[in-house]
Formats: sequence, C-alpha cells, structure tokens
Amino acid sequence: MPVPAKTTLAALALLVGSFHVAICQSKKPAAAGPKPLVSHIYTADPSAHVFNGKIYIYPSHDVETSVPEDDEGAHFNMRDYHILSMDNIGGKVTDHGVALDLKDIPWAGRQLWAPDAAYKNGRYYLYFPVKDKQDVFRMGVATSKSPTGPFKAEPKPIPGSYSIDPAVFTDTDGKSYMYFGGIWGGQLQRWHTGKYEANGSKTDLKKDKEPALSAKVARLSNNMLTFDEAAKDVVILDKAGKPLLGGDHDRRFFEGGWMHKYKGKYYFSYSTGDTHFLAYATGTSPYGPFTYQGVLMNPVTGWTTHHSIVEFKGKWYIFYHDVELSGKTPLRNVKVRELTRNPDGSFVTITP
Ligand code: FUB
Repeated sequence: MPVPAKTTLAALALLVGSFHVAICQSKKPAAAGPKPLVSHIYTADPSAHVFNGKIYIYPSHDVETSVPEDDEGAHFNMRDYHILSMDNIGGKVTDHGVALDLKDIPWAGRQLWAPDAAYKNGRYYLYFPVKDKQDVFRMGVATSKSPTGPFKAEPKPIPGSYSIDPAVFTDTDGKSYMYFGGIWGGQLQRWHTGKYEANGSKTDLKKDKEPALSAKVARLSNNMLTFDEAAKDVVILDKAGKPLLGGDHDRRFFEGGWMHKYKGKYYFSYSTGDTHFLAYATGTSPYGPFTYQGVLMNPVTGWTTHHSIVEFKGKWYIFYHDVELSGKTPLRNVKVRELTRNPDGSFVTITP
C-alpha cells in the first residue's frame, strides 16, 4: 500500500534529523517479480550508473498534483530530484535527499522530467529536461563533486538542446554522447522543421506512411556542458533496411532512449509510448543506423514505461518503473531486475 509521500518524509526527517535516510527493502519474499526500490517517495524514469563500485539511480521524483491529466503530460508536474544509491542489488537503498530543486534553476519554468548523469575528470554531471519560461522543453546540466549532489545548475540550457529524456553514454574511447527526445508531451514533433512550432501537433506528425520521428544524438564537448555538434537522427531500420514508419506504433521510437554497448555492438533501447513496449535496436556505431531487434519488456502497469540498462559485477540489469504502489499513472515506483541474454547478445523478453 502506498503511504502518502509527504507524511512519510516528514516522519523520517523527524527520526533522523535530515533527509539523508536509509530505506530497507521489504523483507517479505517476492511472490511475483521485484518490489519497488523505495516506497517513501514516488520515483520513475530510473537512470542507473555504477560510480566507484556503487549503483547510483537518477530518477524522476513524482508528486501528487492538482494539474489535470492531458496528452501533453501536464500531470507529470515534478519539482525536484532525489538520488538513490545501493551497494548491491537487493540490498539497502539510500535516498540522498534533494539533489536539485526547480527553484534553483534560473531559466526553468515547470516540469522536471527524466534525468540522467555522467562522470568525467572528477566531476559529476546531472542532465535534466525542464520546460523553460516559454513552456518549451530544453535540456539543462548541473554539476557536483559528488554523485549524490547537491548539484548546481548552469545558468542557461544547453545550446541546441530541446525535447526530453537525456541519456548520456560514454563510449570505450572516452567520447560521450547525449541521446534525447520524446514525442507527444516531449515536443519532439514540434521540432521537425528544425525550429520550434508553438502551435504544432500535441502528439505526432500523423504521417503514418513516412519514416517515424527519430530520437536525437549529439556528441558532448570535453567539458560535458555543451554539444560538440548539431544533433543527428537516431534512425531505426527494419530487418529489410527500411526506416520504421510513423504509423508503426508497436516499434517506432516514442521516448525514453538508452544506449549501452555489449561485445562491441551498440544497443539503443526505448519506449514505444502509446503501445507501452520497451524495444531495442542494434548498430555498429553510436550514431547508428540501428536495426530493430524486438521487445525488451512487455507493458508494465501504468501508461508510461522508461528504463536504463547497466552492468554491475558481471551481470546486466534493467531499471524501470511501474505503478504498483499507487495504481496512478503519474505516481510511479522504480524497480530493478536482471536481464537475460541469448548467446547472440539478444534479450529474452521480460513480461513483468
Ligand atoms: O516522467 C515524465 C516522462 O514520462 C518521462 O520524461 C518520460 O520518459 C515518461 O516516463
């Protein structure tokens, strides 16, 4: 049963005198699949990374809101980030408190959505999408000496950035790339001409027979604060080498992209949004093109699905969310489970 987040936080703060709290997972045996990693706050969109031998999770922090639900996701009205960490999968999960607050981002308007993080040269970088004061999603970056923050936001958004769901991947040669984008509420369709169309579609381009809108990728500069190039399309092809089409809702990119590398191959995984699959495609370069391979995870409970994939101590894990605790779309909870690969590197589809 969900406990109202505010009440739980206040009680915990009283108990320990700070928001730096350790939350143990339920000791009940898991009857059917993994349990939420934490239940004192609602969390979603978990971007997991291993820094210094520990797992750090950079999730969205879902909160109750009076803003009515719409196709643009106004009801995802998040205002801060909490970072979680664990020494081991299945072990104690620590909530490190507020790492970045909307009010401390000078250019931000509303809706702090799915973040990601990276490390380079002694600094940690928190990448986040938020609507600016004109209600256009942009990507921001904030820095810290610690993986758990607090993070200080740069005074302006990343130039040339737009839409949502940043996922930063550092290749084996040390170059880092940001994958980003999301249609519908993520506004990617409003950028299809290269300029923002304030009165553009609220969903997609409605061009079912044309190539689907693509996620974007841009290499990051050495200081990790700007793009080193104009963003390029992350093209996903079918096995015949043709681009997936806009009408192919079961397979085309919607939001929540993630990149990982396995045995020299690049795996781009993503959400199909309104059909609720996590799908994946593979390629031989971080820029693609990628060939669609199949479903990584069948739909979870709740409208959204969003994940990350990370290797830890020789095993591969998927972090994802569902709405087990609340039963409500904008109040989600993060989970983790091990991934199983076939000998050729493909995934055994997970049915949550
Ligand atoms: O959390 C808000 C949005 O919902 C994310 O940016 C999307 O990926 C979806 O999970």
